[in-house]
Amino acid sequence: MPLRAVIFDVDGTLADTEQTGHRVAFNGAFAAAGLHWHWDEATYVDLLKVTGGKERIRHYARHVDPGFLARPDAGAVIAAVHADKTARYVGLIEQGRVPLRPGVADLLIDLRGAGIRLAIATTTTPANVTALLTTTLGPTGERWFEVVGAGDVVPAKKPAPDIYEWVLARMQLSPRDAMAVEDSAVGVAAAHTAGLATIATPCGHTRAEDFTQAVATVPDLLGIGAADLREWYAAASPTRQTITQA
Ligand code: XBP
Ligand code: MG
Repeated sequence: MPLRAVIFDVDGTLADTEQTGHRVAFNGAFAAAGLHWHWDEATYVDLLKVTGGKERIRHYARHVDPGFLARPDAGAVIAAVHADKTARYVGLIEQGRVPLRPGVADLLIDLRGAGIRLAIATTTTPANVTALLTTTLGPTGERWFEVVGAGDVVPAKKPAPDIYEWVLARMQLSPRDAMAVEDSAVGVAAAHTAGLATIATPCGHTRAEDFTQAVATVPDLLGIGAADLREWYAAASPTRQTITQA
């Protein structure tokens, strides 16, 4: 069966966005809202286990500032702070502060040339994806991807498989037709549970994670092309058939 599509995660996979993009934007929004919260790099690595910005803020408040969550307006404040965080993040990305990771642009170009369909499956907010793709790939960058599954389109975020299932349904593909590319164990778990063979390309803060569910793990995507993905896909086929039949 030929490889028909590749579904990419965004944060950590296409670009190392978390520490210099998302974290900076969260801290800026906290300060602007008069919240005395500040996420340093180590704290933020720990918080990344909670996917989704609003969910991450709520988790943090529950542990360090439970009184905040008792406020009747806590939900509204989290929504407003997160909207401000998104605006700040988009601004940082549009300034070109976060480049694509090595090899990403060439791999996307090679896959397009090989007629392999592209999609996105991410936890992050859709505006963040648009900003990253148009800033790094050019004004048509987002259109390289046939389907962009992002943010709250599914209620259960990674490691739940829902965002991958949502994307596959829109592409009218079975998981056996496609592969995923992810940077974190949480992301690999989401794709694997959806039945996808997954390539792991760990980023700065995920290098020590367990990637045994991935069919291949590479330090970055430099020099990786459609031929490599087809090879890994072919090698993974029997495994995936076992998974989907189980
Ligand atoms: C990355 C995330 C996101 C971002 C924040 O997910 O966990 O939550 O850190 O994004 P992925 P929002 O690797 O799947 O892209 O603040 O927009 O939720
Ligand atoms: Mg990621």
